Amino acid sequence: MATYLIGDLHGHYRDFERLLIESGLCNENLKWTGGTDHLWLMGDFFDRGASGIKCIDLTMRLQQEAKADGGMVQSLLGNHELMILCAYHFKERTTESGGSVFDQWLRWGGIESDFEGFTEEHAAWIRTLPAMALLDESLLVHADAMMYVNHGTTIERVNNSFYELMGSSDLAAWETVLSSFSEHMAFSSLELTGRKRAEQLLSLFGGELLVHGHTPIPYARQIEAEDVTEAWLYAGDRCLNVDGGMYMGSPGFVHRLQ
Ligand SMILES: [Mn+2]
Repeated sequence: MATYLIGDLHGHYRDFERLLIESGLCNENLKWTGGTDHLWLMGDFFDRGASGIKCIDLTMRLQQEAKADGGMVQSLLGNHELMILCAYHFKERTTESGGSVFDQWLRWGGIESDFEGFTEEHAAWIRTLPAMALLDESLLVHADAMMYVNHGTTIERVNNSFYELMGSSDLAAWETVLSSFSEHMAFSSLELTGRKRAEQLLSLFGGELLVHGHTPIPYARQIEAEDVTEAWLYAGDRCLNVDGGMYMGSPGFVHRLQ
């Protein structure tokens, strides 16, 4: 059994299809052929590219097929899942800055056709996604951010805090969390400080390697997206960024974790 990771899709469905087929996790008909292997998505199915719904629909179907084969498909909760869920729950409500929640979501990059295709089934599925997971020595989180510690001191508490939020009708609480979830590059802004922060999270939640998406590698490294074809290990080898930046033009990649 091997574990594979795919970074932030942001509506880039064609790339998702190609990566699944190239890696052998799916056949040409997009049926699960990964057997007992595990596949983790890093979150952020939506926005920027046009086909977020197709990305999430395929993931949900493959989750069932993998399960039937003794494998697993799972996803972390990304900030863009929280955003569309916020728009879905509070569409016409007014935000702190004025204007509707829906208009705010459009300004965040929301794609109207994604919203039109978004159903209660999608919402229910997103509400089950963990914010973090520990796979052997790898701590998986969506964002390269310290904000997870605001939600608790164990993985279970952090995940429960997000589950609670996603069931809450307190719009102000959603806005606070969404704002903190926009934090980026906590582990790379200054190499030494970044490494210390990563080690703080690892010592708190467990694991030797912190694996994340959220900040596209071409952005973090200031390199051409077309050249990004593999994960980036940094912060004294304590962090692994697996977001190739498909929406910036990277072909993306499937990272084999173990
Ligand atoms: Mn993100």
